[in-house]
Amino acid sequence: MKKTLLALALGLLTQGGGAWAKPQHPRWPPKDYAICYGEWTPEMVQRSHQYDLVVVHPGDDFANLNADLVGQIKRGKDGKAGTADDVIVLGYVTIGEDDHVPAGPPRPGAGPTAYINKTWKQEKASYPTRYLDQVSYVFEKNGERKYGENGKPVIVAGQDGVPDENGVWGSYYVDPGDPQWQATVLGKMGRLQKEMGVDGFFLDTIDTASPWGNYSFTQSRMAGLMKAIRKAYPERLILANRGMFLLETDYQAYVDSMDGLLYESLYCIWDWGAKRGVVSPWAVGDVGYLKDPVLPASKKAGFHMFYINYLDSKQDDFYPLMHSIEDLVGRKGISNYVSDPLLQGLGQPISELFPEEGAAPPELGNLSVSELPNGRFRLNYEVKGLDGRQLGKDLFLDVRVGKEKRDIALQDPVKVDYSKSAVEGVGLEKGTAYTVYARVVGKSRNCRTPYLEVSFTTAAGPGPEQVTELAAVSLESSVKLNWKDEGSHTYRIYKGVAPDQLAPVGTTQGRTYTVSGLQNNQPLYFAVSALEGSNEGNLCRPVLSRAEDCTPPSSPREVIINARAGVFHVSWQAVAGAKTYKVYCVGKGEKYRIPVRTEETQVELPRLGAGKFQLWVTAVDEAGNESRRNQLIDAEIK
Ligand SMILES: [Ca+2]
Ligand SMILES: [Ca+2]
Repeated sequence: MKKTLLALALGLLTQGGGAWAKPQHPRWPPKDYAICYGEWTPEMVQRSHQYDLVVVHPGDDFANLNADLVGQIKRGKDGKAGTADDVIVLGYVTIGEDDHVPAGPPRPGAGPTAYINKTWKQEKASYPTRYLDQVSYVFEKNGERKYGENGKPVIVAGQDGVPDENGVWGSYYVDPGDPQWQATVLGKMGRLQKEMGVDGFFLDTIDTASPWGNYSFTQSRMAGLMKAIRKAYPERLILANRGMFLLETDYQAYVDSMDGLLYESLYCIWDWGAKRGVVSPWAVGDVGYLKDPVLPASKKAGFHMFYINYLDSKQDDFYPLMHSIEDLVGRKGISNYVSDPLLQGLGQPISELFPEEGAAPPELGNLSVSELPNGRFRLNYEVKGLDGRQLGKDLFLDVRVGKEKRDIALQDPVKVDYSKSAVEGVGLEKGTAYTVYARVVGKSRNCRTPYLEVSFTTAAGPGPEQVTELAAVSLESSVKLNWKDEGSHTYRIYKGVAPDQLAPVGTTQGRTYTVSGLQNNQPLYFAVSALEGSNEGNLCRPVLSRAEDCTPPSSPREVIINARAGVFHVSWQAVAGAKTYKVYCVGKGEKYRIPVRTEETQVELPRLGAGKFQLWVTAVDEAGNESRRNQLIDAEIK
């Protein structure tokens, strides 16, 4: 083993024809693993030795990493290289999005370079060819972008000559088949390996090519990039983040190009407003896809399964969700991790956070359900053997309700209020058979009662049917609801801090209603019932939403532009509530260029050739609201 390791370290492993020898490491396949995109402190380096595998992020221009740091993590607890406690270190690489913004005005001599749209047509947009363009801003007559009622620019399908942005992260979608982009990716990987000494790579943003996004036509090119990466690094461990759809379109290229597959957000996704993990609305589909084709492929092709679920270990349903995750993916033979999606710190290993053994579970019994009016129900239960432990603090109720046959972990979770002696839920349809499932779980794997279940059929009732597809849009100090209904009714709108505390806030004749006067960012539940004469139908399943800050800051004033030696120096006065600023510079006759971003109140734009330009500066607040274009300033480079 040691000899192989040495050979690996020196890169001496020669490749036979055909299939290569699988990369090896004493700690592969790993058990506990972590992903850290942030900077490393000595304390974190020490804690990293608890893991079998750690993903590190180079940061901007490799600011987060150096060879010494990677070496310290890799050598493990004993500080010696080539021993059994060595930690596998994988370097983060984004292959479907570009973090480096192609900002600023068109460069002299850059055109007519092109970007690529669906038909691989080149256009005179003078952006590098790697960028994808499938969505478009809408421009007003005066050239300003059109904004929606949520304060964000309106985006529609189509090409506008501007590379498409992933607004959540401020990066830009790329064509994985672009030769220049492939060279950039491989160049970065070369640096990670040669200068930092990583054992392998974590490939992110493969899902740019997913069938549910705008760029599924790049699927085979994504598989091609993965293949090129494997060809360049046959002896390095490669962990792919998602991209499971490639099992259907490019099976061989995909499975040959990875040693591990991370099924990100299989069960829990992050609710940015509530700052906690919630069960993914796509969990049923994702778990179905995991069962087939992902797990059979993993077994056949021999790639190791990793999971990451975005959760806060302090949220009150953390342990019920952890038990459910392990019901779905198991505990042995896989790697599991939980974090918030910013991944800046180093969390606790799952084996420590959620150990195998702990105190024995209590006893759950006397389960009974009573139906309450308008689609509500109450679950009564009894817990014995608490031994001084407290429900909601040491032990937790996992309650689910459903009308279809599926994994209990995939039935709707019912929010538990531990200050009450019974659990109340809402959203049942009339005249329908349901099963309520309940168990008590603790902070270790062994601490769980079996699920007990009660089945019942709701009353037929005289009221109208439930409304369907209730959806909420977050607006300034308000939430706009819309729903569907087969018939035509008056509707009653409900809101509350929990599903069992919904109270009516108004009625309407239409199928949309704006609940106003709300505090921004406070998570609230909303539901709707249909009314027919004096009969009220059942409340629909509540949705969780919140009002959001949609008000842009004011535009920067006193914008001063100086042109010196072909360079624009731009400065402006600070704006209250601004977190960043965007400086736009377009060639005369152009509508839009990707802006330069800065946290300062001045910036130097990239050098330009002679020509006439128009500039403007906007302010952006913490919620991402951008001020309008205030002042267009003509400027010239002579
Ligand atoms: Ca070691
Ligand atoms: Ca675009």
